Amino acid sequence: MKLNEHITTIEDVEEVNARLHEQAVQVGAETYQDRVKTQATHCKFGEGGICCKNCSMGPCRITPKAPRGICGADAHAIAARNYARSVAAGTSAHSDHTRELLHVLHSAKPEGPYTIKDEAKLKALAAEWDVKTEGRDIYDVAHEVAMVGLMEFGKPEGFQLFTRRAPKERQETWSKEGILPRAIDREIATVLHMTHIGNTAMPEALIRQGLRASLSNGWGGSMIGTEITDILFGTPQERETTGDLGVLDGDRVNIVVHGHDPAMSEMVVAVCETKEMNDLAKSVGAKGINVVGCCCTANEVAMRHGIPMAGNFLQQENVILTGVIELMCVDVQCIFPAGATLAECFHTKFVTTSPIARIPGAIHVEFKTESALDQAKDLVKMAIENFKNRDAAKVYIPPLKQKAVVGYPTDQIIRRLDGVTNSHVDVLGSYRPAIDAIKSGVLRGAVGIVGCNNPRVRPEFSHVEIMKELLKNDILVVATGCASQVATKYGLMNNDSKWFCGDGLRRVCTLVGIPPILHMGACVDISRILRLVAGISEDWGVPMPELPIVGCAPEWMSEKAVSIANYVVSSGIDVYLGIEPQVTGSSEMMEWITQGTRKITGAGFIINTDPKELVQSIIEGIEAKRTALGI
Ligand code: BF8
Repeated sequence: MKLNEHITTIEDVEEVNARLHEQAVQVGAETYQDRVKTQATHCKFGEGGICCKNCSMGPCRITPKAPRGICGADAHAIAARNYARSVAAGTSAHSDHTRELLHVLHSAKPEGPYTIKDEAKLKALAAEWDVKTEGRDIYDVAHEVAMVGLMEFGKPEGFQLFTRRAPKERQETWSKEGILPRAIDREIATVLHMTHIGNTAMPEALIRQGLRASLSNGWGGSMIGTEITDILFGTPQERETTGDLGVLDGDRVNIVVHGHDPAMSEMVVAVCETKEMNDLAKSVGAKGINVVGCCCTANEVAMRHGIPMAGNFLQQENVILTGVIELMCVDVQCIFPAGATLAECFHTKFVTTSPIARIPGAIHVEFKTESALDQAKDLVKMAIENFKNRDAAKVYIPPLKQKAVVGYPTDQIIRRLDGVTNSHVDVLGSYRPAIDAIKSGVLRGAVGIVGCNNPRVRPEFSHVEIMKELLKNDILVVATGCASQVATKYGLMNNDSKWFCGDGLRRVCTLVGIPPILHMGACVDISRILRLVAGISEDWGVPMPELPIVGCAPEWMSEKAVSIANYVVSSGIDVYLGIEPQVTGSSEMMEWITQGTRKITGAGFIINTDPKELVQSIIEGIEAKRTALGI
């Protein structure tokens, strides 16, 4: 294999994984591949969601001979409770990330370290939230906006402000069904209260509260997070970058920013780009500093700065195994605790920066808003000083690297799609061109492919199979999270990848100069996808559940993904899953998540662990919606 000799295949990636695993064996380390083997026999009760450990009378496990726990809860109650708790945990993770960012916004000041980068977006949000802007210092406005945002977590009355951004039909549905989300913390607490021993045993009630809690994430915590991140660090713009392990540089000091919260990574990136630090790196014999991203942080820094994306969730250990990482600094979520132990087998410094993610063996440097820039400088200096400790005998940088075009927030996509049709040049900036392309059949529809990679299946295989098949069938794909990085790794997220497309989609991509898979950001930015679909729904006058637009999470694994899938379904968008949710031990719950929610929100899950069958069902689902619309 040579760099960029061809489009990366799954076999290339697996060959590299095997080579890096050999490296792990040689240094006496273990990786997730080893642990997958020791965990090969999954607990059937856990898998089916029918183990209850919500009180100390148990744990109670449901079998044909023991159909009820000690309190009398049956399989359906237990599976529903466990499932609702996953939604609550996922909602808390996304939303708490946002809470931190709101505190950062509240601390923002002209002299930094955190400043306002997108004043226009701040003013627009202020207007939306009834915060006065006229004649006021922009930082006063920012602080008041931050307080309004923080109140969304605990306000005693009212509903999530951003639900007003949804089409009227959605708002009425949520209101009628009693799932319009209140304060974020309240929805999470309500799930925990309902699932405490002695409370709700009725799956329907738990499903409904799960939908409600998830909405406080999608149209609350996550959407606020996206807005505040754009205000603080700039709204992403289309830009080129690269991805996969080949972005690491044997001649430079390699620093990995990993996690989700841009408050840390933005500071590290800013410091890495200074002449002072690059000169310092040169003084120790390096050619400079190479800062790269991992997991959703990679998406954040790629779309704002063009920083290369070294890897997604299952690549985080591989990044360290290359032996060229001087520093991996992490903040929150999706961080293997194994990383700290693995780093000890190399010269790599593994640094945690948040009290939310403390890991044994890691160096802990708790980031504070006031001192963040100085702390970032200290970390970068630590990496530079560590360069001399690199062991050449342990270095292996895989020859895999692909180009990517990233950074398509909703408005950027619309601006670009304006170029597709000539019939609406008078309404540039509206959703009409996208709608026309779908109506005319040039595009058959669109799919948001999101989520993780997962060793329960052949990692990334289903992502790639599904993406390629959709493109071939003229279905536009938007991607976030680790799915974006899969698209990048396999060369599907650049302008050359239009050759994978059917005629219609290729025409659109060629005309407007976009890749057929559009990078919309981190998982928290699925809120951008919601706004895109909501905008299309309103301009077209077609309710969200009737649009030929669906979501897909081929290899999801996290509780955040459970919350996301629920708010997407709540938004009336079908979600196709390649991994079964852990409720299979309850026939009632399986019925609720695939069919029951349709009566509440107009959408549900379609589950199939075979990627070829899953993608065919996506295409059929989109075509069925087109037929129902008469297009
Ligand atoms: O929030 S896709 S593995 S990194 S959970 Fe995590 Fe899954 Fe990746 Fe980002 Ni999202």
